[in-house]
Amino acid sequence: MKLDKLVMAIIQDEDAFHLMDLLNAKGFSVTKLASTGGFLRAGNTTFICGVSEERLPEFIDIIEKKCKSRRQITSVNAMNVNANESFAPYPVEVTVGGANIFILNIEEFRKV
Ligand code: 2BA
Repeated sequence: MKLDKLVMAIIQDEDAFHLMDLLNAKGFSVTKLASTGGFLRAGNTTFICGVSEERLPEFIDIIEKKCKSRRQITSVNAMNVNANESFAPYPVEVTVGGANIFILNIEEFRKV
Protein backbone atom coordinates (compact mmCIF):
# COMPACT_ATOMS: atom_id res chain seq x y z
CA MET A 1 0.00 0.00 0.00
CA LYS A 2 1.31 3.48 -0.86
CA LEU A 3 1.85 5.64 2.18
CA ASP A 4 1.21 9.30 1.35
CA LYS A 5 0.80 10.98 4.72
CA LEU A 6 2.61 10.85 8.02
CA VAL A 7 0.18 11.54 10.82
CA MET A 8 1.51 12.62 14.21
CA ALA A 9 -1.30 12.70 16.72
CA ILE A 10 -0.76 13.92 20.27
CA ILE A 11 -3.44 12.46 22.47
CA GLN A 12 -4.13 11.89 26.14
CA ASP A 13 -2.78 8.76 27.79
CA GLU A 14 -6.32 7.75 28.83
CA ASP A 15 -7.37 7.40 25.18
CA ALA A 16 -4.24 5.66 23.90
CA PHE A 17 -5.10 2.04 24.68
CA HIS A 18 -8.52 1.99 23.00
CA LEU A 19 -7.33 4.07 20.08
CA MET A 20 -4.43 1.74 19.35
CA ASP A 21 -6.72 -1.29 19.59
CA LEU A 22 -9.19 0.13 17.10
CA LEU A 23 -6.54 1.37 14.65
CA ASN A 24 -4.89 -2.06 14.66
CA ALA A 25 -8.23 -3.79 14.20
CA LYS A 26 -8.86 -1.58 11.15
CA GLY A 27 -5.48 -2.51 9.67
CA PHE A 28 -3.52 0.67 10.36
CA SER A 29 0.11 0.41 11.48
CA VAL A 30 0.89 2.58 14.47
CA THR A 31 3.94 3.54 16.54
CA LYS A 32 3.20 4.82 20.01
CA LEU A 33 5.62 7.16 21.75
CA ALA A 34 5.57 8.36 25.34
CA SER A 35 5.68 12.16 25.24
CA THR A 36 5.38 15.12 27.58
CA GLY A 37 3.32 18.27 27.11
CA GLY A 38 5.38 21.43 27.43
CA PHE A 39 2.67 23.38 29.24
CA LEU A 40 1.28 20.89 31.76
CA ARG A 41 4.60 19.02 32.00
CA ALA A 42 2.50 15.88 32.15
CA GLY A 43 2.70 12.69 30.15
CA ASN A 44 0.77 12.34 26.94
CA THR A 45 0.99 9.96 24.00
CA THR A 46 2.12 10.59 20.45
CA PHE A 47 1.08 8.23 17.66
CA ILE A 48 3.01 8.24 14.42
CA CYS A 49 1.36 6.52 11.51
CA GLY A 50 1.95 6.25 7.78
CA VAL A 51 -1.40 6.37 6.01
CA SER A 52 -2.56 6.29 2.40
CA GLU A 53 -4.38 9.33 0.99
CA GLU A 54 -7.57 7.31 0.52
CA ARG A 55 -7.69 6.05 4.10
CA LEU A 56 -6.74 9.35 5.75
CA PRO A 57 -10.36 10.49 6.37
CA GLU A 58 -11.19 7.15 8.00
CA PHE A 59 -8.07 7.41 10.14
CA ILE A 60 -8.87 10.94 11.33
CA ASP A 61 -12.47 9.93 11.98
CA ILE A 62 -11.33 7.15 14.33
CA ILE A 63 -9.10 9.55 16.26
CA GLU A 64 -11.96 12.04 16.54
CA LYS A 65 -14.31 9.39 17.89
CA LYS A 66 -11.87 7.91 20.42
CA CYS A 67 -10.15 11.02 21.80
CA LYS A 68 -12.14 13.08 24.23
CA SER A 69 -11.45 16.58 25.44
CA ARG A 70 -11.06 16.92 29.19
CA ARG A 71 -10.80 19.84 31.54
CA GLN A 72 -7.76 19.81 33.76
CA ILE A 73 -6.69 22.00 36.64
CA THR A 74 -3.02 22.82 36.83
CA SER A 75 -0.82 25.04 38.98
CA VAL A 76 1.03 27.89 37.39
CA ASN A 77 3.69 29.78 39.27
CA ALA A 78 3.21 33.54 39.50
CA MET A 79 5.51 36.13 40.94
CA ASN A 80 4.07 37.32 44.24
CA VAL A 81 5.73 40.69 44.76
CA ASN A 82 4.15 41.16 48.20
CA ALA A 83 5.91 38.16 49.63
CA ASN A 84 9.55 39.01 49.02
CA GLU A 85 9.35 38.02 45.35
CA SER A 86 8.65 34.38 46.15
CA PHE A 87 6.71 32.19 43.74
CA ALA A 88 3.12 31.30 44.58
CA PRO A 89 1.27 28.68 42.58
CA TYR A 90 -2.28 29.47 41.44
CA PRO A 91 -4.76 27.11 39.75
CA VAL A 92 -5.59 27.39 36.07
CA GLU A 93 -8.18 25.33 34.21
CA VAL A 94 -7.34 24.18 30.67
CA THR A 95 -9.17 22.04 28.14
CA VAL A 96 -6.89 19.32 26.80
CA GLY A 97 -7.48 17.49 23.53
CA GLY A 98 -9.23 15.52 22.05
CA ALA A 99 -6.17 15.31 19.77
CA ASN A 100 -3.63 17.60 18.14
CA ILE A 101 -2.94 16.18 14.73
CA PHE A 102 -0.11 17.06 12.35
CA ILE A 103 -0.39 15.68 8.81
CA LEU A 104 2.78 15.70 6.70
CA ASN A 105 3.45 14.59 3.15
CA ILE A 106 5.68 11.53 2.90
CA GLU A 107 8.37 12.09 0.29
CA GLU A 108 9.56 8.54 0.41
CA PHE A 109 8.96 5.44 2.51
CA ARG A 110 11.28 2.47 2.42
CA LYS A 111 11.06 -0.80 4.23
CA VAL A 112 14.34 -2.68 3.87
P1 2BA B 1 0.59 20.67 26.87
O1 2BA B 1 1.62 21.53 26.25
O2 2BA B 1 0.86 20.11 28.22
O3 2BA B 1 -0.78 21.51 26.89
C1 2BA B 1 -1.95 21.04 27.55
C2 2BA B 1 -3.10 22.01 27.37
O4 2BA B 1 -2.77 23.24 28.02
C3 2BA B 1 -3.38 22.38 25.91
O5 2BA B 1 -4.26 21.43 25.34
C4 2BA B 1 -3.98 23.77 26.04
O6 2BA B 1 -5.36 23.70 26.36
C5 2BA B 1 -3.27 24.33 27.25
N1 2BA B 1 -2.11 25.17 26.88
C6 2BA B 1 -1.01 24.78 26.20
N2 2BA B 1 -0.13 25.80 26.10
C7 2BA B 1 -0.70 26.85 26.72
C8 2BA B 1 -0.31 28.21 26.97
N3 2BA B 1 0.87 28.68 26.54
N4 2BA B 1 -1.17 29.01 27.66
C9 2BA B 1 -2.34 28.56 28.10
N5 2BA B 1 -2.79 27.30 27.90
C10 2BA B 1 -1.98 26.45 27.24
P2 2BA B 1 -4.08 21.03 23.82
O7 2BA B 1 -3.99 22.27 22.98
O8 2BA B 1 -5.15 20.07 23.48
O9 2BA B 1 -2.65 20.32 23.71
C11 2BA B 1 -2.41 19.01 24.23
C12 2BA B 1 -0.96 18.63 24.02
O10 2BA B 1 -0.70 18.56 22.61
C13 2BA B 1 0.03 19.65 24.55
O11 2BA B 1 0.26 19.42 25.92
C14 2BA B 1 1.27 19.39 23.68
O12 2BA B 1 1.95 18.23 24.14
C15 2BA B 1 0.63 19.03 22.34
N6 2BA B 1 0.54 20.18 21.43
C16 2BA B 1 -0.49 21.03 21.30
N7 2BA B 1 -0.25 21.95 20.36
C17 2BA B 1 0.98 21.68 19.89
C18 2BA B 1 1.81 22.29 18.89
N8 2BA B 1 1.43 23.39 18.19
N9 2BA B 1 3.03 21.73 18.65
C19 2BA B 1 3.45 20.66 19.35
N10 2BA B 1 2.70 20.05 20.29
C20 2BA B 1 1.49 20.55 20.56
